[in-house]
Amino acid sequence: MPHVKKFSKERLTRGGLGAVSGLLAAFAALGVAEVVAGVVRPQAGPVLAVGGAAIDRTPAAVKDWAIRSFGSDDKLMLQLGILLVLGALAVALGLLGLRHRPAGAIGVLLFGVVGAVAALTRPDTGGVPDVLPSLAGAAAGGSLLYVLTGRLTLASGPAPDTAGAPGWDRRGFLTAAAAAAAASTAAGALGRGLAASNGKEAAASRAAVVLPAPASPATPVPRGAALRIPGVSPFVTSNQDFYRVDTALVVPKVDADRWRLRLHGKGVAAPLDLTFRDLLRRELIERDITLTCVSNEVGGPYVGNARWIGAPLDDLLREAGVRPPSQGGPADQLVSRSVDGMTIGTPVEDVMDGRDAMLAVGMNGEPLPLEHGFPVRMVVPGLYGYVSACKWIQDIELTTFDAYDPYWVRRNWAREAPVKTQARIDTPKPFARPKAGTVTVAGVAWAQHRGIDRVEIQVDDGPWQDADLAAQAGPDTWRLWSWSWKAIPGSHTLTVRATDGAGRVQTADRARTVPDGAGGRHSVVITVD
Ligand SMILES: Nc1nc2c(c(=O)[nH]1)N[C@H]1C(S)=C(S)[C@@H](COP(=O)(O)O)O[C@H]1N2
Ligand SMILES: [Mo]
Repeated sequence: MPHVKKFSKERLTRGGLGAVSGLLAAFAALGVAEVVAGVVRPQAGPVLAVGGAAIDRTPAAVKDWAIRSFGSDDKLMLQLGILLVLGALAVALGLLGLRHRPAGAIGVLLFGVVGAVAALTRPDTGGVPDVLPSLAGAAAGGSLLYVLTGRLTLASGPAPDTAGAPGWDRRGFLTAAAAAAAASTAAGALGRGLAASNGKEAAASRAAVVLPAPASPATPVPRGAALRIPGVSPFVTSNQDFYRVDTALVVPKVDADRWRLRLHGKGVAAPLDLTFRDLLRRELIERDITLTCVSNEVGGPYVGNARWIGAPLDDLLREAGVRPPSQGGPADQLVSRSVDGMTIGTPVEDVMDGRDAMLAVGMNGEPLPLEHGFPVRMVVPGLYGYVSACKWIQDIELTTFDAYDPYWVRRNWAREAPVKTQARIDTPKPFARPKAGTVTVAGVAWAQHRGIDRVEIQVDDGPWQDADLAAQAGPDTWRLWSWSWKAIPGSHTLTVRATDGAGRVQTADRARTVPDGAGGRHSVVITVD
């Protein structure tokens, strides 16, 4: 029955075009939202707002899984995931719009409300204007869907240009769809352009920074702190290779010329309000310090060693009249806040106990790279990054651990988290197949602020044997080590353990990264040919 066949093909075409209408509506919504976000605030755009809100609500274990699986691509994967979900919803709304025109359009508006709520509830929300990108985008997308589905459901009866064919306005649909696609693409491009120009002042202010010579330079790295062994980490991690872990879907672009740091709170006799110049005029220190992420698995990559320049935090705090708890000060927690709403809590006692806690402005001889916190971040030797290393810092509040839980603590991570002693085998890599004979085993070990006194290697169930330690630059950096192994053919497990400066041997007890850092020993399995 040709008539029926034609009818169902016809339905299929209309259904397909309904889906296309949904996708075009979503595309238009995102394009318009990008333009408005370019004017209001790039972070208030729906994809970033919903992505950020998703990160805020991600349980610790899932966040760790994402970091483990996607590494620094975790943010890209999240955004792709959001776009995929959005695409599926758009198709569904397009089909709904075919059945019931207003329902499709209202559906698009509801998603706009979701984006707006997400933007409002982010910790760095800019307030009411942040709802504009999502709402404007949804209004555009909803109207477009209404128009397009109108073309598809137009009066029954043959359209003027297609005698005998479908009861919808083919030419009208195609014209509207093509115009909408072109306009949305242009809007998206314009939005991107606006967002990029937002970052220009930050980049220009960074290019203009001249780092002053530190009043207290770093002690030269001892000869022999690095090892010339292929595959082993360099002593200094380049800025390029330095790991990056943060919740920022777009890197905050802070103009150093407008940057201010406020220091206030409990026990602060004289609150401070500093500019970037004020900070550079202080007596700066330069130190080699190894940074580690609490999400680093045993043997993992989220650790790096850099030469930092910054203003000692202890001096600033004392100038403001702060005393540590051990000297009767009322505040035991220092909360740093970043421009993107991150909050990080650090024990006041730790940053005032004589260690080189600083507000860093330089990393390996350059101003901080934007993604590592330009213009200013905190660095505290011995503590995991989430309790110490606030990037894009703009506010320091003295308070108590009882009174306030910062971002990650509210998500089940520990209030206090000193770095655990760890050693990592860099070479040979897992499943390597070296030839029998002398095989060099080498890697890094760290126990910031306690230092590394000993590294030992075990082959299979054999005795622990001392590795050769590279020169120690100081207790706050990692220490390289190597060991010459007379390897015999077969499958072998190499295990490493370190002993810190306090004489404590790295535990064999495995611990998950949540709540206060991974524990256990790194091993690699290899086959000697
Ligand atoms: N503003 C801000 N600062 C932050 C974070 C963040 O998400 N936002 N992450 C912290 C964490 S968990 C770590 S491990 C370090 C990582 O610093 P890096 O990216 O420069 O290596 O930054 C810390 N500072
Ligand atoms: Mo971290």
